[in-house]
Amino acid sequence: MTVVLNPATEEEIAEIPGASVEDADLIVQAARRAFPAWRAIAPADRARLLRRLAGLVEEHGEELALLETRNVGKPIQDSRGEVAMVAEVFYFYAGAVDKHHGETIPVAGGVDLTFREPLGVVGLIVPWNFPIAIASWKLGPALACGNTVVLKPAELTPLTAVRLGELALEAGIPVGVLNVLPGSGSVVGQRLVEHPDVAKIGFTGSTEVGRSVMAGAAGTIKRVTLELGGKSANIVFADADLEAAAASAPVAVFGNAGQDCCARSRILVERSAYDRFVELLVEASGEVRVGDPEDAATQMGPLISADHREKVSSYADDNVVFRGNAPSDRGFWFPCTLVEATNEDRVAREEVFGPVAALIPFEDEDDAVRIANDTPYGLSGSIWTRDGAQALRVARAVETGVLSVNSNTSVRVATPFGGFKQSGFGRELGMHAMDGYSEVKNVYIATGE
Ligand code: TXE
Repeated sequence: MTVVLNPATEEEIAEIPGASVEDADLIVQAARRAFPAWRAIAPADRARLLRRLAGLVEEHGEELALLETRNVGKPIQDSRGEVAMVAEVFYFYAGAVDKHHGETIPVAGGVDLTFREPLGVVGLIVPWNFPIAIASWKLGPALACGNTVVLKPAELTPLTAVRLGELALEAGIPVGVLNVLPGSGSVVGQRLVEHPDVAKIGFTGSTEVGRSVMAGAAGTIKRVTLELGGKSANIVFADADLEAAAASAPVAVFGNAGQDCCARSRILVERSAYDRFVELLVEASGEVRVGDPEDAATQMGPLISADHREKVSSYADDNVVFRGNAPSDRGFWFPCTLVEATNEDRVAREEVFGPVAALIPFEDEDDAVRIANDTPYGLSGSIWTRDGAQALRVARAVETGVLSVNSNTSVRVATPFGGFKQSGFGRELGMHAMDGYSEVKNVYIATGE
């Protein structure tokens, strides 16, 4: 039995039996049995079932949001936004079912066609920071392409995944198509990675486990999509709207208590504007409302666990220029923290995954790009400037999968999301994700011409 805690109160909110390797095997078998009928279902019917699931997520939006908030400790307004996005994701992929198809290619002597075929059973392994949202990013395209799935939620946050599985059945998605397998990563997660009947693993989590997923998948030449850690740069040029950049920067790194692979945890500021920007940023950081996640006014909740707080606190000792307030009674709280650093410091090199930002000055455009790229990661980032040509030059030069200009947002349902370098590979969301859950089959028909 795994005890599930509310990180804001440390209270036990559920007990979930951890699945065994035998359970994992049974579930893969069930998914395998369900595959032929699910791949054969008429596209319009598959789309209708996904739309029904989207509708049920909307109907149960408040319940799912509260469950997510209690399990993850994230502010209720964030959970509401994420659950609304889950519905949008299922609507999007319902619409994608009959819009992702093959082509005819001119060749000599006949006709050449391509088909998009589902892969079979896919294993989806998701983390604890955005449990239901990240699950939907993988479930949507996987199901739309005609695969059956085994979803393994993180040990600490299984609750919304289990509820989503129930809603899928209520929507009429056939038994065996969407399976939820709560359990330990090193036991059932590993089993999915190695299972000969699992065709692909869609994984989001740490770079370290991503590496082991890739190695484990090699035995069966499994397809993998990896969405891993990040150490993204928020680059602020001196000509930018400094007030807007400083007002936005705290949410970009303290949102979800910093437990966000897209966190802009390195704030790079052009030296001539550095002092002014830091002054504005400290002021804006002091306004972040930290407290009860169930209060609609709260902007930042606790960290996920005591162990994680221990890890995060090891990055926030030196050169602190700002430390905010946080409750000190029960719960895994940690304050918003700004530290001055160089790009060589540990706080600037490793993914903290907590509300700790490294402030780093730069000299000019080349220096900004050099520092931004001096990291093994490449997931997201931002550029703040009023010079459009500079924005485009820097956007092209930064080695990262997702960038925004004069904004700190990363994720939109219709646009591709994923990393460069050790932040992983493969793309989620948008039509790009459909490529990752299908195989191209090429058929040539000789016509005797
Ligand atoms: O992630 P894990 P953890 C980073 C972040 C965080 C660190 C550790 O820096 O501090 O990772 O978090 C499953 N085979 N990110 O330990 O272990 C596990 O059960 C198969 C970044 O929680 O990578 C869970 O479902 N699966 C990240 C999932 O992998 C295994 C989000 C992720 O857990 C497994 C989360 C194995 N051997 C953490 N071992 C992001 N990109 O957003 C574990 N799992």
